Amino acid sequence: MKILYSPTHLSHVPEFEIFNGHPDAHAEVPSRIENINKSLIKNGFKVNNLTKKTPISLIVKTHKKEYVDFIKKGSVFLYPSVFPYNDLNQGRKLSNNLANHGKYSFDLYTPMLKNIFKIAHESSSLAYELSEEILNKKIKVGYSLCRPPGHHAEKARMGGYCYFNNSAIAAQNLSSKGKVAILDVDFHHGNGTQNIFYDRGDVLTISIHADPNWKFPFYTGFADEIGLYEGEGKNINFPLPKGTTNTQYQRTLEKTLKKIKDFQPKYLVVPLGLDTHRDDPIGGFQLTTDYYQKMAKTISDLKIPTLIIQEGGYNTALLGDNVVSFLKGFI
Ligand code: OKP
Ligand code: ZN
Repeated sequence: MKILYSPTHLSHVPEFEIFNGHPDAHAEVPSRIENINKSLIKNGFKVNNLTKKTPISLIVKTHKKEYVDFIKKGSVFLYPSVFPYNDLNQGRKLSNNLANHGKYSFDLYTPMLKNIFKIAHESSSLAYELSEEILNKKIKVGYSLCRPPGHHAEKARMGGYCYFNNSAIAAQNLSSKGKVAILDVDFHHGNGTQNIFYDRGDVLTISIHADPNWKFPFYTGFADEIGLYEGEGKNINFPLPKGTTNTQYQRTLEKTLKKIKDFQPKYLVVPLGLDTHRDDPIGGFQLTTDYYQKMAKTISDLKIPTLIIQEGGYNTALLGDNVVSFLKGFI
């Protein structure tokens, strides 16, 4: 297994998120990745530094060019104040950056920052480099310590702490050489990944997550979102209720494995969130640290070259143990 880290994320310090109109402490903090990194080293895993950058051509294959340009430009405004309010101007190129800000974001949890392109680009590069190693058959399993996370970022919208969709960028790259399955085990629905591959028949997107009637991102993640055109039947959502236990989760996981086997992918991407843990401050499932090892063992039994991408998980003190438990299941 090859693990990749970059210190660039340390300069990404979102000041606050807005809930109910008020600023709250931001949950997506640098210590998340730092604690995971420390635990990995303490447990004898080798952590490598990043050496490659995601080609812009690959980013614009995954995201809409205008959106990438908006991220590149950055903004002096932290959050948008106005959102698109009718269909009249949807196709118009807007010159006011504040108009674009509303157009290219979907929540008030994801601040725009001056250097956000550099930060988001670097995070995606961790996933990209390992996807290249998998394509070149140098490795069978990789784990990218991505931060900021990516699975909420749509083709043309940031949100849910995400700017570029690291998992989708890696999957897009892998899909040049064969079918890809994405199994998203973060607590939240991977709406961005679903959005990006919704009409693709060669990329299977599966997400196990909190019922959107209960938790973020609220609008998507329902079981009847099955994909479109070529992609019909190639998007599968498994919404689960509050309090979901190890046993209940395992039962759902086994269903997803059957779907993946039927699809016969050449590669597997696993957006990994540890916010499914019973002590996560923003989750609500009951999974335990030990269970992550069993979860990983179940997935690794597929014996498909696999790229594990760090997504959420907000109990910073437990993140290291939880990731170590998961990765031990993959060895
Ligand atoms: C990103 B990832 C808590 C509100 C949380 C946003 C959740 C974003 C999760 N103050 N809402 O999927 O872990
Ligand atoms: Zn999450």
